[in-house]
Amino acid sequence: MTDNISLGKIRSSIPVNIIGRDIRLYGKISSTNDIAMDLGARGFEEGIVIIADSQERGRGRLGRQWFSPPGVNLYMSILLRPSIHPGHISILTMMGALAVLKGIKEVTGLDPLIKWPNDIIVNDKKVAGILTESNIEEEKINYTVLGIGINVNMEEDEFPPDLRMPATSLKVCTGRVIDRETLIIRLIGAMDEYYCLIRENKSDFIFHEWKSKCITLNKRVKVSRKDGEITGFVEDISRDGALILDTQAGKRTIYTGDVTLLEG
Ligand code: BT5
Repeated sequence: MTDNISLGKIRSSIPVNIIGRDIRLYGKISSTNDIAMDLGARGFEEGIVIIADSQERGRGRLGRQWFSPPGVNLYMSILLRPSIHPGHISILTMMGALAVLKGIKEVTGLDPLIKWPNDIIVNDKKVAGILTESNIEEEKINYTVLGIGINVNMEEDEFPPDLRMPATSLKVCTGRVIDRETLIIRLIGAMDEYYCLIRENKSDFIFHEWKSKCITLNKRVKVSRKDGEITGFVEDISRDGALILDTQAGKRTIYTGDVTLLEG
């Protein structure tokens, strides 16, 4: 099952505030994040949204691949120029996750949750991922690109077998085809609302809302990192997005890694 995305309805249905004041739609491209990062480097204003029907080199964190077939999913990147300190940059990933939760809920009725740091989960499976990339100079963020991939109408048997964790799509979860244009409209609307909160210095709200949706908090976890694995209990998540882990060797603050939830 494939459908087409066109911009007419999207443009006329979104609030013309910051996010979405320019929307560019592509067929097959390398990566929406590449295009948005390039626009950032060339000085374009924030709020531009890049959408592609498919990506040849869609990517996740640490250069991993994001499976991006045509006609079924959503691949979107947003260029931002936030006036926040680079130390607070993780609030943008948090805002992206909350907007994805809200957009999905409005369109499907599903209530997704967040797995630290950037996985969006329904029924214990990954339905969406977020990749934030930034250009930072000394104490200033020049620009940030918030990349979002949502599995919308993929069938269960269309996922590659070797994914990091089980994956699902909105169609698999609801049993019905989801209109990608409506999802884009709701997602841009939610993103705009949350971004305005950041601009109004109301990031606290986003942080607490994000924590309330995060399934990694107060759980025993294994964190896999380049330098090995760490097991512990997630006591808290810091304002700058780190896991505060209680381990046998004492408290650890973890900024990157892949989390597996453990029993008990
Ligand atoms: C992410 O990375 O989850 C971030 C994904 C961001 C993708 C969007 S699409 C629009 C924009 N343009 C881009 O080029 N990227 C962004 P990470 O946590 O590193 O997860 C990547 C891992 O998820 C891969 O190594 C696979 O195991 C798995 N994976 C790949 N494609 C998937 C998919 N479609 N659904 C679920 N899991 C997937």
